Amino acid sequence: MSFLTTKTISLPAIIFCASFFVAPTYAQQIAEPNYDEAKVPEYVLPDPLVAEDGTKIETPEQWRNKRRPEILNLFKENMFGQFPEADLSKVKSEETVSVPDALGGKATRKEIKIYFNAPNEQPQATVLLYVPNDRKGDVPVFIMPNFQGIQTTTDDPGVSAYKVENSTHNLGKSPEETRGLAKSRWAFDMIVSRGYAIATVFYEEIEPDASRNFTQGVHPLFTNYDANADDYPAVIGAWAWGLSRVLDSLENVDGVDTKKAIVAGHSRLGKTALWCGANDERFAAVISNDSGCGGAALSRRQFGERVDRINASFPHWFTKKFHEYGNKVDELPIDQHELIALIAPRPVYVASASEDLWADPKGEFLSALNADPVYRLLGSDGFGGVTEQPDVDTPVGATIRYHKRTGKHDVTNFDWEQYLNFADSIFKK
Ligand code: GTR
Repeated sequence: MSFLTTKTISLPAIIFCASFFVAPTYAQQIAEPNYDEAKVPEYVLPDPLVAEDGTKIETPEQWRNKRRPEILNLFKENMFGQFPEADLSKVKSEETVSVPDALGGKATRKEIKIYFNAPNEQPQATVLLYVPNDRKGDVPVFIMPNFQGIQTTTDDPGVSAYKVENSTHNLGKSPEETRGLAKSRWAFDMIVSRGYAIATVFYEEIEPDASRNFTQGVHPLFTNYDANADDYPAVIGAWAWGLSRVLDSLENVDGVDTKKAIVAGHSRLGKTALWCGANDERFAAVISNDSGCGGAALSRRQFGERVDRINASFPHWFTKKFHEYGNKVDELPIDQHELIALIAPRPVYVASASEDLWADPKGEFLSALNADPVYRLLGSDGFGGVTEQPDVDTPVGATIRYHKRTGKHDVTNFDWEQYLNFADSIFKK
């Protein structure tokens, strides 16, 4: 496998890794990203319907009681760490803003503050929520974290702009200077016009995307870890836990039906949404937008970013144990189709973009495809008979859905149209 010829990574990256790991020998060299399909090695995926002890999983009960818990644990032990636990009696939320005539009168815009360790002010996060005004009863809600602050999702000068301590984004800019810069990703008008609420939170308010020392954001609140353990929860787990708290915070909000909540995320936040949805079964459905390596893309394909590279670049996202698999992904006891399978039988949408080879569109498709047998076992129509990756801009599937949008790593109106169609099919609108 010639693409495995290695290249020395930069000194700062080595120092970054070395500052956490006692013996960072694994991190000395990492492979180049692979963009050549011919160099994808032969691989055999772990079978989600064969248990570790060899038992064939033939009934929904066996899946539920034996194999699903086993796979969930394997993801915890090898990749994301234990799903965080904390004293939820200390998590409080309050509505701080309610504007009844947002989006030209189509929506009520709210802000909800979450205090993760009340009565302490910090850590805290602000949820931006739009609820359609034209509705009968409570409506389904998308919960999707944002990358750069709620003020970046819209030009609306009324949306609060916060300076977030230790944020790694927009360094050197005031929050006000960033207003609206990511608005193309947030089709608020389309979403409320189709009868849905949407809630977004800045992911670094939950925890900065920064270091592996796990002393920032919500991490110190977690009660179920031992800092030396292999399955110590890493930062993606913290963000995922935070999204569950966003769901809690919407529980008593007028107009929102939290039994119809879809957790969604783009890129690293797509990885987060998948892990959140796998653990928190209150989410009715999950959307992974271009989540790539460590998200929907199969690790064993070693296409695009790859496990060794992601661990070297973002050592804080996954557990210590996951770093050991960088050059031996075939030894992983799980692969990413099983992360999708953990969501079964709930609906899941996996989306790719044609120019986003870094995230391995084909590997994302194959994950969705290889989760299908679990959906079928549970009586679901799963991928609806899809066997081939579709052409660009051709959404396919049933309870599992997939599309490859033309273009780059992004969230666009095309993506949102498909997610709204998906939601309509789930909630029979
Ligand atoms: C990249 C990273 C990807 C993806 C992306 C993002 O740099 O390599 O795995 O998560 O960031 O979050 O935008």
